[in-house]
Amino acid sequence: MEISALTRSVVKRTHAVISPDGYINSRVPGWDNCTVNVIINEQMGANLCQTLITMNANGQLVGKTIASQLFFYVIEGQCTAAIRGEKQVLTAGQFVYVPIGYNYVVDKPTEGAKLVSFHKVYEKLDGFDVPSSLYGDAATIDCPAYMGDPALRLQVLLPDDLSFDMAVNIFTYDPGGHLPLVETHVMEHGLIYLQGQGIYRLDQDWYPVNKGDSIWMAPYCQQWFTAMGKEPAVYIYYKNVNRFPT
Ligand code: UGY
Ligand code: MN
Repeated sequence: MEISALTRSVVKRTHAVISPDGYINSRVPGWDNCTVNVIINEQMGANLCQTLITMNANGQLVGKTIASQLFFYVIEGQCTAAIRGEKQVLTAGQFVYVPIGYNYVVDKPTEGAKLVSFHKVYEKLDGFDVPSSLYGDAATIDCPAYMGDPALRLQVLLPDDLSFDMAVNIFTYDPGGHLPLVETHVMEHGLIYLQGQGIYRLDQDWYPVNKGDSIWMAPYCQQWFTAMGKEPAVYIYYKNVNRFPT
């Protein structure tokens, strides 16, 4: 029998592993007929927000960005996005970036469509315009080897441009592939696994993780990952960039 007093989720000062077994839904004004799980948020000490949204067929996400920019990526199913009236159908693997000060509507989902969102308070850089909205498709984005290792591939979804202060990337590891070093860096991460499994090292702790799990890594949380199993491990992750030190 399953023991309900156990969970794989862990929340610490420098990192969190959130597995779906601990989800409790949140009601977000303007996000209707959908299930919203706020997975990473400032309440845990993070400087970003990450949510997982599961939409009913009549679901819709309506709002206007104020201080925080928003990034939606379709994990499963399909929906339509309208950003300042510019409309596009989004299927799995497609995404939209919503800058600050924009109205957005995400609607007409297929039943059970799943989206991940990343939110970050935008920090404007003198001499650079606020970015415009942007639609994209991971299937059309280059997948080069990471640090010369063909077992690791990194896709960069947002432009490499100083006007952006956040990056969203997709990291693919073949089974046995691993980060070449234990990373120790000022940038923060939020991620969710899209596929596969492996072991994540976060500071001095080691966690088995798989599809559906999310991780938060605070600045300077030490990190390393190796993929296991029969299929590549894939995660989509957020990183704050281009704005430090203060
Ligand atoms: O971009 C990164 O810092 C990335 N290599 N980190 C990670 O996947 N944990
Ligand atoms: Mn990193």
